[in-house]
Amino acid sequence: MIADSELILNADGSIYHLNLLPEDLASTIIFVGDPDRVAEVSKYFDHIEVKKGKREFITHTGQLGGKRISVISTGIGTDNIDIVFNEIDALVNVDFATRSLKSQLTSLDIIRIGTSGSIQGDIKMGTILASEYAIGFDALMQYYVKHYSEDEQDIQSAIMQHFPDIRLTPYVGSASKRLLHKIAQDLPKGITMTAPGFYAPQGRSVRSINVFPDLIQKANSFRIKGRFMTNLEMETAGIYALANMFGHHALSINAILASRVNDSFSAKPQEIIDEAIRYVLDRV
Ligand code: R1P
Repeated sequence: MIADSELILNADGSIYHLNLLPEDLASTIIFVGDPDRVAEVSKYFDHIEVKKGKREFITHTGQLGGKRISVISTGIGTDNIDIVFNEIDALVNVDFATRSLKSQLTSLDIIRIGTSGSIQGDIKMGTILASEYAIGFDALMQYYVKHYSEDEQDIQSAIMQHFPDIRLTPYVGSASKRLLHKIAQDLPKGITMTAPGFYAPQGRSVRSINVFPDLIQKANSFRIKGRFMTNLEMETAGIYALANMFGHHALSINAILASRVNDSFSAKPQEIIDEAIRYVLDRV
């Protein structure tokens, strides 16, 4: 039995932060960072049946072409991914009445539609890019036990050699091969760098003095078995690592709004995000 303080339920039986009941959640879930982006996705649904939320965690569940889909905003960062992932997993895999794990576990399909910056000169703004792997430079996975595949171990060792001064152990997560094939077959793919912040942790210096002023150049030059780091954002590694650990399937689709190599930012970010949304909804 899972204690009241481990799995916190609200008075109406909904889960603590997401404010959802088990029946509110579909088994195909789209994650977006920005709460306002939830409606930008659900406006394409044929019918919306659930609109709930608390704090930055807004959920719309509805039907699209006969398929039930939930879209949830996670807010920014892998600290929020920790909350969203544990709560969606509990919604499908814990029996709230007995507070125990169900004997039949459910695997969810989770697709992130997020914004991102390119760290390669030939990946232009406006590109829609799929993360094949993601590397977390944040601390989330220092708290979980995750089994690493051989590929992931190789990437992790290569990263630690490439960034000898980094003061934590970067972790690695992988996209679901099935979702890559189903949704991202025609998209450019790469390794995504997941940062624990937006400014110095992504090599930006507005007024700060950065410990790693050459972070983008370093990331740009990383190579492993013909793969390279393509883009930078703040959630994908956490999503992949927790999906791999819990047995869910995840894919991160990045709308490239900025080029960190060419020092530019898109004049029409909303159009790029909308294209990524329509791209995913057409294939989900
Ligand atoms: C930073 O502005 C935010 O934008 C990116 C980053 O991962 C971070 O969450 O993604 P979203 O647009 O999905 O939030």
